[in-house]
Amino acid sequence: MLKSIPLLLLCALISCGNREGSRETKTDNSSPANTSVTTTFNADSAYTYIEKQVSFGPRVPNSKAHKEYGNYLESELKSFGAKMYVQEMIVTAYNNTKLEAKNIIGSYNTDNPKRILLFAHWDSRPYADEDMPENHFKPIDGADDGGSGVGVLLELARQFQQNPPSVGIDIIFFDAEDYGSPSFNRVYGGDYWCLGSQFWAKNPHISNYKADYGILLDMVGSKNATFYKEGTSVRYAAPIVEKVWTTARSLGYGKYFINAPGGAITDDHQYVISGRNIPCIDIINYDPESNHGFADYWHTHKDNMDIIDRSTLHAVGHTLMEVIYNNP
Ligand code: AHN
Ligand code: ZN
Repeated sequence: MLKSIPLLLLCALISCGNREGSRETKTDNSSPANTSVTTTFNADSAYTYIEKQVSFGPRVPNSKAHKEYGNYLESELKSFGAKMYVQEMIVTAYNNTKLEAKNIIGSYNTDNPKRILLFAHWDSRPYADEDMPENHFKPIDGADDGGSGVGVLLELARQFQQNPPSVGIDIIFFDAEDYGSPSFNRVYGGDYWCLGSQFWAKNPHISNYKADYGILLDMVGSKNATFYKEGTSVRYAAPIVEKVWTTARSLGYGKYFINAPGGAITDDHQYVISGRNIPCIDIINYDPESNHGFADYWHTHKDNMDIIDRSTLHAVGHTLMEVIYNNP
């Protein structure tokens, strides 16, 4: 305790002149409950988890890389001390293909009724439908779209094992999020995205599962990402949006967390909100200038490790740790 005061003061002083990247400080377990816990998010670690995913190849349902990475991801989360639930299912894609899919779930502090749900998708897209035509049928790395959310959440899981937060946490890696009908052959009229979260919303891993709120991470790792206040998040979870964006700004990450509304996006949070009645937000890289709403690498072969930036991962991970440990 005595040791922690000078450390906190020192860090407060350092932070004045150094807004980004190194503001984080060591977590101190000995802090009393009414003192804020200072937090360290390791962006190198998150980056390495993304690299590892990409090294398996595109994680497209029914592929070998998908099966192998799914098993690996399960063992990773388990190694960080989570209580595991694995949900295997067959879901039907827009073109009637049956997909072997698996939601991978890990829980911390299972007895605590106050819970935060953190989620991302772990599959990657079978098409590069926003790329040039000759690339359309080559599945993408999905370093950002799929990879980044998982990378950040694995690093958080590692942290939860080292420094258990007071609140209960559930991490869900949803599968088959990104198998929606391609833009070159658009099929309308069905819910073809987010098949894993749709399944889970109807069949939660624990009957009557409830969390106070949820946070979805989708495309949270690219250089100069911009996270606007996504429409469905604002509609159903405005106080959580405000808490997260205010926290980010206070840590110096206002260049990523833009204080302005963005469009509403069909994404996993939508099904967790409607199916389980849990207010959720989506932190997603959004570009209001683009005609599809996303960055230029979206659903192209540019979505590879070259666009992943540790500073962005750090902004997201540090913000989440601050919320989870100090203002849940
Ligand atoms: C649609 O394109 C309808 N939703 C985007 C959800 C998504 C795809 N997130 C990542 N990839
Ligand atoms: Zn996608």
